[in-house]
Amino acid sequence: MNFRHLIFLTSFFLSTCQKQQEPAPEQKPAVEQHIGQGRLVTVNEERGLLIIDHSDIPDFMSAMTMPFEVANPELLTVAQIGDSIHFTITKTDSGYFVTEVRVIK
Ligand SMILES: [Cu+2]
Repeated sequence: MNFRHLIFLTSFFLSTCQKQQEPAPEQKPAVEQHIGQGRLVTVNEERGLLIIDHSDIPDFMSAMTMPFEVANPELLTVAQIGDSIHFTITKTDSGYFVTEVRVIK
């Protein structure tokens, strides 16, 4: 390998690294989200809460029964009490909200 080859290879690797680090222009800042699985225990329509008996959510919280605030009231009617569900928790400036509910068939 001569000097010219070395320069070529070095600039090649540098440009490869820079490409990987550069975020795509349309890429938005990362949003913190968690996917939970559990059983719908109760719905509190007045306060916009789903009370969910959820299993362990990796890197977020251990298994427990707790209320979750929903991002919009429509999410209160997706599942029936007793249904097994998948739900998405999204972190916002005003806290954590359930932003998606899916019934597991
Ligand atoms: Cu919890």
